[in-house]
Amino acid sequence: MAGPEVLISGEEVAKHNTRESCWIIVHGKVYDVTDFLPEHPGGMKIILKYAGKDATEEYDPIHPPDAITANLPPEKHLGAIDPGTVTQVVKEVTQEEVDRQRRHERKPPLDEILNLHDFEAIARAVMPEKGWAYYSSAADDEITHRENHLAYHRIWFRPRILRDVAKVDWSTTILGQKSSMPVYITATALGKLGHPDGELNLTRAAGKFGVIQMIPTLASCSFDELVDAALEGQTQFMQLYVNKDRAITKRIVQHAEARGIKGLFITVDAPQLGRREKDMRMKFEDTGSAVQNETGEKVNKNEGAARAISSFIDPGLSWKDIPWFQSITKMPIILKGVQCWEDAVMAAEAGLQGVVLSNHGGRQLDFARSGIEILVEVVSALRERNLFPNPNFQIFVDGGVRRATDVLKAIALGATAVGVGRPFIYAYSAYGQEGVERCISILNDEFEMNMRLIGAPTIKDVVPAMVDASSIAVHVSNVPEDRLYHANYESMQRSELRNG
Ligand code: PPY
Repeated sequence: MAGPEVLISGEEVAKHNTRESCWIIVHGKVYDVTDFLPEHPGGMKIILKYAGKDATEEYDPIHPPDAITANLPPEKHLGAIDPGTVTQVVKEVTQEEVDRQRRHERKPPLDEILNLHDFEAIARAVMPEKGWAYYSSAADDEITHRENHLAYHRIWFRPRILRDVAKVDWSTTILGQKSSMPVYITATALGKLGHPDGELNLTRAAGKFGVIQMIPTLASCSFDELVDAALEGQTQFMQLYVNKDRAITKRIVQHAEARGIKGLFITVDAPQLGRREKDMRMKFEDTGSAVQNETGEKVNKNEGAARAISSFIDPGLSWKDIPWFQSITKMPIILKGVQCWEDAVMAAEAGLQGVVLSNHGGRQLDFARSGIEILVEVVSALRERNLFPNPNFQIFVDGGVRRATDVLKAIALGATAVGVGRPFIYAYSAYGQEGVERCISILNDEFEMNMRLIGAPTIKDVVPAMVDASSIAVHVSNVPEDRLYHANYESMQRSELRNG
């Protein structure tokens, strides 16, 4: 064991503010990152901005807490900062930031939030712009992102009547685990860009309401923090980005299993990150510090928050790796990001436990089809091969789900459950944990009413004959702009948010 920790003064740290000697402070510890600069996945520019200073605030949202200790050799851990000696980095508070905080203070109370769209409208007005850009961005022209929601508009109900719906129950079982609704909180990265407690907001609300959370590989909170925050018996799944270094992947997977994770969702639609231009533009505007400009380092304008940290993901991942995953874990394995029936059939034949039909929230391939459209062809192909229905091979859908009616359409068409991502993170970005709780309550209210209205007392009663999805693959509709809707529908608009 090392002896007592060395105390270093802020004045001393401040001297090491160059490319030749670069120290930074993170969570009260001083690190010499000079040699690490060229290796930093996010580029050296961003570190140099904090050379000789406390980088904690910038570091926190986009790194798991142990990133620095895990990547720097022990001799570069110089000691603890002498408290009170660090000159605080005085951040220039822009007028935009003042306006944003004002909007945050004046946002409407939660009981005025009536649906999941409302959270998005409020988040857009009150979130820090980097967080908004990262969460809301999608690939290229964002056509797939919009299609994800629009595709649900092409499915209509065929309700049944006189079915005794005095009591309705929308609880279900997902991969053998109880869930209070056929919805799980899907993985989304960098949770602290929206709120200081990051993904913990989701864990806590999910625990209270019996909803399953999928923990992302790239959470801002550490994996263990999120598992520790779960209640006794609370179910969590894990989303996995496969590292080029399989030893790291093996360690992550086996640790997850040991900590009680009940399903491993391997992301298969991101061999390279898509271009999310809203996110990329954020870096454009970052001119950096004087030190950086001296180094002449070229800013990589193709990197937003996401691309900057994606280099560890293995684009060589292939079907050949599947038996290896099956050999290292007993958790159910589900492929997340399947986009056609051929791959769904291959997954079933490979002995996997399911697929998520998903285009990654429209963030990867633009013009990828929506999960709900893919569901129709997948179920039909699996049925033809006697692979559906099969409790040991479950089908999930995500992308664009904003209403319980969307969920019920997916269930009718054969999905076990659907993943919801952005609405939950918008909810906590604006309102913290209570926002997530309100989001879940709204879905509960919508389930109750809509189950009654379609005549389905339980989830098992939500069957294919309850929907007409015959237009699902028709991508071009000749319906002109819906003027009636635009003229009459009152979306939530508060004058204080509108006027800043
Ligand atoms: C995404 O942004 O869509 C993600 O899936 C998260 C992510 C973040 C950073 C690198 C790779 C993936």
